[in-house]
Amino acid sequence: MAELAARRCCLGWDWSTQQVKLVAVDTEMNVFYEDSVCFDRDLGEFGTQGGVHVHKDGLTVTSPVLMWVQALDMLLEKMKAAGFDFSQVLALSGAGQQHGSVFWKTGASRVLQSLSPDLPLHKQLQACFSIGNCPVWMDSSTSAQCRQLEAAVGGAQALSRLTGSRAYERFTGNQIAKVYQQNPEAYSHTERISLVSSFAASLFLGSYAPIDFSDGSGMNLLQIQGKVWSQACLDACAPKLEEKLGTPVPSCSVVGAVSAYYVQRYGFSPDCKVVAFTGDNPASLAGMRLEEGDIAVSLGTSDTLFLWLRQPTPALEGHIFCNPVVPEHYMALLCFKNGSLMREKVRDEFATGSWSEFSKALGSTKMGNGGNLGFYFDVLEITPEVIGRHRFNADDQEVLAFPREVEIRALIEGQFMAKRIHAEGLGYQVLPKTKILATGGASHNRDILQVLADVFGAPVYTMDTANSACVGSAYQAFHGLAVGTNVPFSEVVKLAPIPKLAATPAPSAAQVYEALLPRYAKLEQAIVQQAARSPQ
Ligand code: 5FX
Repeated sequence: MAELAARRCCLGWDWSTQQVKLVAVDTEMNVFYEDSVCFDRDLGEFGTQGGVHVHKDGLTVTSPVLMWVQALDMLLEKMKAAGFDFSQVLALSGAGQQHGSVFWKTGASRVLQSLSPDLPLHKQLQACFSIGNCPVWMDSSTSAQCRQLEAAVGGAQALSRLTGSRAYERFTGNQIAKVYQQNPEAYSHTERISLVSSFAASLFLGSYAPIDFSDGSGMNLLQIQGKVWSQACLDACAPKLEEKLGTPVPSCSVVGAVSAYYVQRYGFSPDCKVVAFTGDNPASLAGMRLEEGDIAVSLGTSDTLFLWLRQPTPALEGHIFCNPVVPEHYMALLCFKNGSLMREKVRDEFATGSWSEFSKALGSTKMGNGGNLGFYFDVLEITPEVIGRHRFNADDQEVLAFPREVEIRALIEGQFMAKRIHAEGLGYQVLPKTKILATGGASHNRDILQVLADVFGAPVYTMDTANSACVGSAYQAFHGLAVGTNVPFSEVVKLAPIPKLAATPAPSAAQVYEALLPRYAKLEQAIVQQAARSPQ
């Protein structure tokens, strides 16, 4: 492990749903060490499945907080055994699954500040939590609290304008409201409420770490413009909430140095800085090194879009978060459920289950598909909330079927037009410098990426993003060290691997899709209105 010993580095952590992961990134931006602890496999005594417990009601989903603590002990011991030289760590930062919350019991801060280096953390923090099983992002048990919050601030749209999202069950304000309503005693014995991200940062700091603006935007509590808690939202959720949350900070703030515990037990330098931890999605945006106007499109079972934007227009769909890299900017998140699920179905039905036939069909049809447009939502879509398949000819007349090649192009063009339309609905604009980063299964198909480039009128790149939240956290640690030096994030990470160009838009693409996009938007609206009139 002599090689490990020589490298000055930053650490990036990720408390995700199923595991805690870590990467070490050296000053040349090389990842030279990775490790992880998987909750189900390595901490089986907690009895989680996929890192969580789904309760009997099927709606409540929690994870044991001590499992998260013990995972850190385990990972640090693994690194020590591997000969990792902690003294070379300049700074660390991290990510956490978004929205999850940790309730620290009165007196816990004293315990955090006086940790003995002779014992693992989980032995010392056992009595530090007023709620042992933390609500996580998969929880959907707070519909009543969501309605109360929206009513308190003047409706869903008003809440979205204020906090970047309408009320969502998994968002932390609603989770806190539920704890207060159903377990007032535990709430009153809580001195601090952390997100998973700021909880993990607190473990390293040995004191309560502030919530960062980006992850704080996933709570339905933070005013995303002013970057302060909304008094109306706090009051609607629970009493004395502001003092339990602390003051939020920009995501690249240095929040302190590692506590003496890590210096004495593992040999960290006392100068090793802790940079605010953030949510896994904001950390991924940093890990993919998106810039203003860029988009990341994850083409998985469902499709997810990350957008970098300057002036958001929060809506009833999607989420606007404060940007983790440039605090005055924003990022948006949009999820489309009918992603690869639908692409695979259409491949099976119209291309004999073969991707190469599917690609051939895309190649043999023209951009714009002769004016034919299709909507394919076999499962209830999130964006927009409709189900079913609909096909329209060039005269906007609904038809029952398309020839097979037309069907395949209609699916792919439709999926990407929907993404552009809904992104623009949140204030996103394609800029001349826009790059699209495609990830996930379908990003291996060049013909699909060509349609993506054509519809957005922007080049499409690919890169390995498997560890983007971890790597992004390590980048943010370097970024935190550079804050105040006027060196921008892009400069800090300039040595990081460069994405590969996969497709550039055809010269006539802009003309074709400028005509088609408004038609697609109008037809989609008609479908949504029709569904509202006759719910299935
Ligand atoms: C985002 O809003 C989510 O709920 C998820 O992506 C979690 O962050 C997963 F950890």
